[in-house]
Amino acid sequence: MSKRFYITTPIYYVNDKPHIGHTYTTVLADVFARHHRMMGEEVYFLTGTDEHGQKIEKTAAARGITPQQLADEVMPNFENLWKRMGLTNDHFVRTTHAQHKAVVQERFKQLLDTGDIYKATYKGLYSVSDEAYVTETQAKELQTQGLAHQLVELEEESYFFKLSTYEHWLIQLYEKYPDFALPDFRLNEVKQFVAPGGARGNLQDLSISRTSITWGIPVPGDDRHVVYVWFDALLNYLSACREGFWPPTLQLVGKDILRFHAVYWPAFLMAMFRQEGEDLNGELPARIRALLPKTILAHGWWLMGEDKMSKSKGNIVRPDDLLRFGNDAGRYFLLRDMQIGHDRSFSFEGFMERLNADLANGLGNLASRSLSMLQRYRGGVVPVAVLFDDLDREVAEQGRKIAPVYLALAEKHDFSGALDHLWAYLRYLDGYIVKAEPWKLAKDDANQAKLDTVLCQLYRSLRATAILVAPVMPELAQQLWESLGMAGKVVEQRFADFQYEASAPGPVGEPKPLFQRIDKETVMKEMAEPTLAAPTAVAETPVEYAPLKENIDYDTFSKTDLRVGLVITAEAVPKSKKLIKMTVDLGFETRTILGGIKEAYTPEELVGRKIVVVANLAPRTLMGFESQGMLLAASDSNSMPYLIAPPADAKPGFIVK
Ligand code: ME8
Repeated sequence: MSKRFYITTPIYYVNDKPHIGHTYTTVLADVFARHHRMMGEEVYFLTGTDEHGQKIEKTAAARGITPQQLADEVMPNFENLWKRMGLTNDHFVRTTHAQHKAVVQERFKQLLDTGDIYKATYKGLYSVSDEAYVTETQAKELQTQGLAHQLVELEEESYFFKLSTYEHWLIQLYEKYPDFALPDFRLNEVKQFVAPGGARGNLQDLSISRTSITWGIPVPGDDRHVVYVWFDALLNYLSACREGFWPPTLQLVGKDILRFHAVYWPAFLMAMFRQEGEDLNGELPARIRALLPKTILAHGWWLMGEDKMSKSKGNIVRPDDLLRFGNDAGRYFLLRDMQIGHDRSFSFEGFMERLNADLANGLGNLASRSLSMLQRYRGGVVPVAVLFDDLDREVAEQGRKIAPVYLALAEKHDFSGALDHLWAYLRYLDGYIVKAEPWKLAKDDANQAKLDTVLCQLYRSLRATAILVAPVMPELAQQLWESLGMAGKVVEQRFADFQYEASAPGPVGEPKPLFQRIDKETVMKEMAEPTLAAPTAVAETPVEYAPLKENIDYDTFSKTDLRVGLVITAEAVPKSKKLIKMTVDLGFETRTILGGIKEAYTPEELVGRKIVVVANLAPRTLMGFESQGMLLAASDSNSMPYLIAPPADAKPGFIVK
């Protein structure tokens, strides 16, 4: 039986739409899942939504809908986004699913029976934002941070989990198995929380029921209480686990929720899995360790400037901003730019610069140069290398090492480091081309074998790159794979079978650009003015309604091909009162289009705007220029034309219907 790999993301609250933070964690999980599939492992990848609790109840109440309606409305934003991005999660769990609720109730009952959960009265402070009771020390911390307003005095009956009795086992878990929570500096924070300065006796029992809200799973046998949202949420990993995959191999979390995952979660599991006779003050049994998650990996935050992105601050980068240059580009950027564990500031400019430097230039350039040389000098047939000089031997040596080094870094969860290493290698290959000067070798009959060597090594390196980056950029890797003349799906390759020096099966294809260079200025302008403003001069006259034209049937209408276009250049047509001549990008091609809008718009304001174009109108000549389409604008007989503006996210070439 092959090795099993069970990977999870946090389940996201349904009181907000997905943003770059959620996207990051889920994309990272997808990359791990794909990577481990290519390692030949059987993978189970779980994500989902956290639908109970006070936050959801409050948001729903504010909108005048039920929490279930809110959950049903928001959940698809997550599920559909992951589908649209081609993520390969095997399941999507919702905490409002009956199956999940049953497991939570069953486990709650089990712990009541074993005495790990007991009922008592809590009197003290409560943090509304964290939905948690607060110790005196924590209250002081909040006060010094100016967050005292989040605290309320509370006296209520509650069910408690005996967290304190698991302190000894937890500390052993951290000491003996330091890969339980990574990176190490985050594990240290966890240790500090459980036993500050090594002092024991800090952990207090945890309240795990609420009477203040009703939106949750009822406590079995006492439905005045609902189960605390974190007990409910954490159990998703158990309730939605696929048979045979327990325990989780890798659980990804943001640093904000590490404590829940590295303290409460293993303690709940210890309570569920422990057997009679196992001493809570003795050694942590190996049997128990084997039933706990192998690794909880905490990543840092994407920040805007110095701030965490949050809805209340209104500084959120939404997934579509990230996906506007394609799924793969967004994935590459997220993986490459964030070093796991650390925070990272997001800038849109930095994002575009990274893509231009690494995908359009770096890999894109190397691939197109290499493939064109293979075409030009060898008719696409990959020659075999015979190593000639020290440089060739060094390149071959680096080539043999690239996969093992990349895979070892990925094994340490360091995709940023792995990609950095691979791109340094691609730059090194650029240097090899410059030194070897294949264009000069080609001119001399005596140097043909040396040219073979250079071309073959470039080919092998690109093939290695296609395989290694396939989990990060599946589409781009497949395109590269095919242009190298390789058959089948690159994602079906197994890392273990990969040989740098394996022979080349078929002729290589024509070079196609892997990634279109982004015109930063145009995009920035587009972002700054996402929707089209009204014409500069508009007459304030009453609307004059033109009579309706006669009915047409749908078939007649559907003959019109309307497309989203992006204005790339615009200039006034000399001697014309009305006409502006534009170059318009339709995605699949660019067109020259003339529009009678000069009285309403200046050429400058048109550049970077998106418009709607009638794309299958027969061309016609106006003032000596051929117009290859017509733009759409709204007006009455008195007003200036208002250009019809597609939403900012619509891409050139999209059909308007
Ligand atoms: O905490 N940068 O859900 P949540 C990076 N339901 N990642 C970020 C981020 C940012 N700025 N903001 C959010 C919950 N995240 C609970 C989890 S699990 C049993 C229950 C990511 O919707 C990060 O993974 O607030 C973080 O852990 C998660 O979103 C929190 O999502």
